[in-house]
This record gives sequence, C-alpha cells and structure tokens, in this order.
Amino acid sequence: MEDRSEIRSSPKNLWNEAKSILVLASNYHFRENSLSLLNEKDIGIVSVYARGRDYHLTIKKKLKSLSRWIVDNYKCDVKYFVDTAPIMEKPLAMKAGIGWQGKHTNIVSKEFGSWLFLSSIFLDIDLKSDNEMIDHCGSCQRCIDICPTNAIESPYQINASKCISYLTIEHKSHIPELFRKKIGNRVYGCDDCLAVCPWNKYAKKTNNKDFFPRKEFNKPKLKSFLKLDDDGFRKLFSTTSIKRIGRNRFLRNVLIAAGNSGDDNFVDDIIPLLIDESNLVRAMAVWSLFQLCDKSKFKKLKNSYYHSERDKDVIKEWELT
Ligand code: B12
Ligand code: SF4
Ligand code: SF4
Repeated sequence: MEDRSEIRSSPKNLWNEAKSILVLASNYHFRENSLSLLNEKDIGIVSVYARGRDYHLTIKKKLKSLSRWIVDNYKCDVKYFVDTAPIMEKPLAMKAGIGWQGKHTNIVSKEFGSWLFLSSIFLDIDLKSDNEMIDHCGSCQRCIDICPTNAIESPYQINASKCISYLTIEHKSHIPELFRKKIGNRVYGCDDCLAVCPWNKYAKKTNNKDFFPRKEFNKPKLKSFLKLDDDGFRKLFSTTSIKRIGRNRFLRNVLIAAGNSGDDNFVDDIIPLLIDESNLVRAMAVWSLFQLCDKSKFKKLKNSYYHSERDKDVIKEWELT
C-alpha cells in the first residue's frame, strides 16, 4: 500500500483522461449471524464474503457488460476495476452517495448495511455528480469495541497489520504469537466489526446466486481441513477467493484454530503435519500441539521431532514451548 500511495492519491494518476467515476456496490448479504459460529470450536469460520464464488470473477463480468453498454450508448472510453488497482474505492463510494465510511473504515449503507462489495468504472466524459453521503455513525462505536485485536485504533482508523483479515489472508509468513489466541476459529478473514453494525437491520438478502454460500462452507469441520493436501485444497476452493492464499497459508490458519479449540481429538490429525513440507505448517503444528497436549505427551513429541528440524522458525516454535 505504501509503495503505491502516490498513485492512490488521485484517480488521474491511474488514467489521466478520466473525468467521472461510476462507483458500484453489490450486495452479498445472505442473513447469517457469523458471530454465533465463534463458539463452535470444531468448525472453521470462513468470512461471509468468501463463501460463494470469487466476487472478482462475478463482478468483473458484470462490469464488462455494463462498460460495453456505456461505450455503445455514450461513445466514450472507459476502464473498469474491482480491487485490481490502487483506487480509494471507499471515499469514492461516499462521494457517489452509496454510503459513508463507518468507524470500522468500510462503507455502510442505510439500505444494505455493511455487506457490500465495491467496484468502479472510470469514464472520459463528464457526468453530473450524486450527493455525497454524510456520516451516520453518531455516538455508536460497537465495531471498535468488538474488534478482537483492537485493530481499529481510533474511529475511522484501522491498523491493518493487527486486523485478522490481514493476518489470515494477506500475511504471507508466520502469524505473530500475540494474535494467535485472538484469531479463535476464524480460518479466512473476519466479519466481527461488520456483523455488529446496527445498520445491518436494513440489510436485504442478495439475489445474486454467485454470492450464496457453497454447501461445503456451511459449518466446515476443522478436522477435514487438517487433511487437505495441495490437490485437495485446489479442488475444494477452485473459483473461490480462498484459492489465492494457497494450501500452506490456509493450513497455518486451520492449525491456529485447532490449537484454540481446547479439543485433544485433533491431536492425531496434527501430528503428521510435524513433518509437512511447509515450514509455515510445521511451525503452527508445534504451536497447536502445545496448546492441546498434556506436558508429558508434548515432551515425547519434542523428543521425537525437534532434533531433526532444520528450519530456524520452526526450531524457535519448539524452543518457545
Ligand atoms: C487493503 C485492503 C484491506 C486491508 C486494509 C483495510 C483498510 N481499511 O484499509 C485489510 C486486509 C485489513 C482489509 C480487510 C477487509 N476488507 Co478490504 N480492502 C482493501 C483494499 C484493497 C484497499 C483499501 C485502501 O485503499 N486502504 C487505504 C486506506 C488509507 O484507506 P481508508 O481506510 O479508506 O482510509 C480512509 C479512512 O481510514 C480515513 N482515515 C485514515 N486515517 C485517518 C485519520 C483520522 C484522524 C481520520 C478522522 C480518518 C482517517 O481517511 C482515509 C482516506 O479517506 C480495498 C479495495 C479498494 N480498492 O478500496 C478492499 C476493501 C476495502 N475491503 C473490503 C472488505 C469487504 C474487507 C473485509 C470486510 C474482508 C473480511 N471480511 O475479512 C475486511 C474488513 C476490515 C476493516 N475493518 O476494514 C471491501 C469493503 C467494501 C465496503 N463495504 O466498504 C473493499 C472495498 C473491497 C471491495 N472491492 O469491495 N482490506
Ligand atoms: S475485520 Fe475483525 S480484526 Fe479486522 S478490524 Fe474488523 S473486527 Fe477487527
Ligand atoms: S458499528 Fe456503529 S460505529 Fe461502527 S460502522 Fe456501524 S454505526 Fe458506525
């Protein structure tokens, strides 16, 4: 983000001919209280936005056909984006009257609550501007209070490096110890700050079937995730946005959730991962087993596996325990 902040500072830096921006929002709400799953420790919570088809694929298709219609009818040039360029989509959506940037920093709509994807079409013609939406958060600060890692450090300001969405999706390396317990059973993203927003009482169920949750993601068992190899991962997550993080990062998250379950039934599924090819996976297998095993069982495991480990980060995990 820092590297591309200069481009982000103005849409003109992306396309100098741009004169107007059409900002679009797609509703992905399907009426489920994602917070209730936090107590079901044997399942892995996949964030609501990622349970259906990858939204980039769906929205790109829609942007393409809408853009074609605009070009044919207005004889102008256009460029469309959905997360594919450094664009300040949220402030633009506010200017376009879609909603306001809530204290959790995402767009909240009076009509749809928090569950919206954003995208944009740049045009080289002038359009009459909509009225900018004003802030309706008032004295509420539910999203700030619920955040498990205190990532919303002050209203309208998020420290992305503390956000569970960042840690479980974007962060490529080992997740710092400080956050592991706070991640709970979230294996991909986090919805807490969106889910508590009182404006969600106006949210309507999406009618776009692509955003309906896949059957496999309705309370998926951590046990079945622990058994995923590369092939199994690719098959299970093909055409979802989860595919992007790859099997090793996903297993890293699943092992943290298993370690947080307090359920020693996971131990036999985790032990084989102590010799997994990925150091991300081996490191979190050590941490997870330390959470779940009694002292003597863990000591036996350490005697068997620690001395053959060569990776410095995994060795560090053994030594911390
Ligand atoms: C990087 C990114 C992330 C990062 C950082 C998030 C962030 N808030 O910036 C991480 C990985 C953490 C993330 C997480 C999520 N993301 Co995201 N993310 C993006 C992305 C690609 C860029 C956002 C960006 O430009 N950030 C840069 C900062 C500077 O922008 P900003 O927060 O808008 O900053 C403004 C305010 O914070 C404020 N501000 C900043 N400092 C200060 C200081 C003071 C004193 C004040 C008053 C204000 C203020 O002013 C800034 C400028 O207007 C966008 C797509 C896009 N192109 O916009 C999606 C996007 C924002 N993400 C989205 C979603 C859905 C999520 C998640 C809900 C996913 C999930 N369930 O796990 C979470 C929500 C976490 C959260 N509370 O924000 C959607 C949000 C849709 C909406 N309704 O708004 C977007 C728009 C993707 C999309 N195409 O739909 N995301
Ligand atoms: S997505 Fe989760 S961790 Fe990130 S700011 Fe919201 S509540 Fe906090
Ligand atoms: S939970 Fe409250 S403070 Fe947070 S975005 Fe919604 S209305 Fe604003």
